[in-house]
Amino acid sequence: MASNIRLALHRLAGTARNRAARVASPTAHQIRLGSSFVWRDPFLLQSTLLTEDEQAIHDVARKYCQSELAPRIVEAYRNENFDRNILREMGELGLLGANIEGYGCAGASTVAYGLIAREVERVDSGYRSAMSVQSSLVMHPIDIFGTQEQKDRFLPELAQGKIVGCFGLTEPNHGSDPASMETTARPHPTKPGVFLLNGSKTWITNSPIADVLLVWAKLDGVIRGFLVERSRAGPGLVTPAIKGKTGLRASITGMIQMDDVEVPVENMFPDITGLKGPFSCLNSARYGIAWGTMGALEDALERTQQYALDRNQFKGNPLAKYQLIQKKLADALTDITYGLTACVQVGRLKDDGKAAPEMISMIKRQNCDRALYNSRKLMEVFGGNAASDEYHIGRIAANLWVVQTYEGQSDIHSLILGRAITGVNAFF
Ligand code: TGC
Ligand code: FAD
Repeated sequence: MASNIRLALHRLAGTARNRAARVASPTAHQIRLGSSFVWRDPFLLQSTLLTEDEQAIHDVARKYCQSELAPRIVEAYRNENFDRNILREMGELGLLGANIEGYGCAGASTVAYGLIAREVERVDSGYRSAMSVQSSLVMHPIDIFGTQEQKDRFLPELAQGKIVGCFGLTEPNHGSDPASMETTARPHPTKPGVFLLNGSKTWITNSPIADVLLVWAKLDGVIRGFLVERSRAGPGLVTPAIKGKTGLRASITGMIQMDDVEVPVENMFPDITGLKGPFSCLNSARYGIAWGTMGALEDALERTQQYALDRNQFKGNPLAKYQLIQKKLADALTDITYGLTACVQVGRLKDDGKAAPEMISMIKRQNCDRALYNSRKLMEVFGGNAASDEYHIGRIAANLWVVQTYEGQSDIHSLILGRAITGVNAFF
């Protein structure tokens, strides 16, 4: 297995090589027009926009994903089976909560977190889903909203993948509109310091295997976050899996059904109230999706390029010779390159405290839409073989449809951007 990212960072620390590559001046060779075009990295993002720390983390993530995750994916997707050990393996490498400081986390940059998402989703969107829920939607909120006791209790084990988390916002009747959620919390009538949770969440990644469930519920009409521990919740907590999914089959998804589930007051986030609680977590997760979708599309492009070179039609010509095929490849590569460059820029702004949620809506929407569009066009290059899971392309496109839907369906992000442009709220 690839080496740990904490070790990789340690090796680089203190060496002259550990300077940000982006602050180094580009060489004349790099900026001279006419220098050779590297189609797998057209804007030389790897060598000119990433720091050496980020390159090292990227390398660890890529090696692990290609050597350990890629060989599992066809069977996992076919059988709708998520191997829970994957989170332990990611934990061992420091890939979980990688941009959190302390608690055994790597304290890496936002861009490094994105690079991990890109490499995981290069193998499968469902694996990235499991990773980003744990990192962005459970560890991140505990880190920014939790009490010191909650951080000490949950973060180290979540970072190691010893326990699994999930994020319960969506309900059967309220998806795009979580403000209308019906799940409630109320004080226990006889046990002081205990709340009772009632309601139902659906389409929740990791819920059937989660040890700690971050549930958003209304207490006296105000949205609050509760860390529900399965081991202490009692029989009122049920988390059935949703089977027969048409995409994201390698991740596990389920419901959270709560009937007087007991949660002690020390498991409630103390200060954060209202929708900005869950939405702050979504900023981080949506950012990771913007990177991840580009990883998925990169994999689709690699496979299509190879297929187009190998497959001959009409007088023994490879498909790659035909202009319509080449256009599909060029469109995908252009969208990948623009998408990744935007991700780096928004990540840098995020670390500088200058990112606005609308920036993240923009890259989530654009990268999801372009990844979905291009993967469907690339699918055409495979002809009938696209219908076989051995060629992967059908799985990639089916996954990307789901990714375009969750964490704010693309049209919802259009309306967030439209609101920013016009000042007029389309929702209410
Ligand atoms: P709105 O009035 O816009 O906002 C209410 C309050 O929230 C604040 N806020 C944000 N804060 C931080 N970051 C953001 N991105 C924020 N967006 C809004 C806002 O400032 C306000 O604060 P305050 O203090 O004034 O109260 O609320 P709205 O009800 O009008 O929102 C409308 C809309 C459509 C934008 C919102 O509901 C929305 O984004 N809907 C999409 C729902 C969604 O994304 N669900 C995701 C569920 S989790 C998931 O899918 C995980 S999949 C994981 C995986 O497997 O990878
Ligand atoms: P709806 O809100 O019913 O929307 C249906 C359609 O109507 C969409 O196209 C939408 O864009 C459109 N629409 C809605 N309102 C408007 C409007 N005002 N104007 C224009 N168009 C509109 N949720 C979690 O909380 N945690 C998770 O871990 C999680 N994981 C998921 C995993 C999977 C595999 C899936 C499929 C979903 C997951 N979700 C999760 C839920 C996901 O976030 C929701 O499905 C998503 O937010 C959309 O909500 P909905 O399905 O209720 O669609």
